[in-house]
Amino acid sequence: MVFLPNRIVDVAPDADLLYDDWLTSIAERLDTPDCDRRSLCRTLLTEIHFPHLTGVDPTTLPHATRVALAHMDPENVTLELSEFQFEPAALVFREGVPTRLTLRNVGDRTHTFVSERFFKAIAAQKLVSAAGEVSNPYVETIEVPSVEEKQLYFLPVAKGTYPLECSILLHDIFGMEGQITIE
Ligand SMILES: [Cu+2]
Repeated sequence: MVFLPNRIVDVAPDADLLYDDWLTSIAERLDTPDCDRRSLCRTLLTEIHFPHLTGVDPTTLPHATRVALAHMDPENVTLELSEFQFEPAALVFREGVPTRLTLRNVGDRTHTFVSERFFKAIAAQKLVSAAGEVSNPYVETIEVPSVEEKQLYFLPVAKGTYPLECSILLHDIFGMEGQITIE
């Protein structure tokens, strides 16, 4: 079979101008002091994937459509662990919004992410680490070695406020405590 490489096609001039206008408008919105980046991102993704639903109140839509729109809501949170703190120490997630939480250990020692009540309040979908991926994990303690990173994909299910700690001896007393809220 003859190999035919893809030809590179230039962006049409009209499209090029539209891209510029679009990116400029996004930059302007990001620059406004009270910009809610989460909301802006949701709006932009909705405009791309469901333009006819932009600005529509989701509660007026069928359930299945609301689920599709919920996927436009990015929840992508990074928590850094180090000696001896969680940064940020207070996390807020939203019930029913699929979330990816990255746990990044920027310290010199192993740390853990432990919140028994939070783990009961979520549906854990997968836990990803350098070693691989575990689906539907039973999560009790997430241990993150120095300079490593793990990602927990989950669905927040039960609203509430839950204490967070590093369970390694004395680390909580030294400051590795936090709080997780599902609202
Ligand atoms: Cu620790």
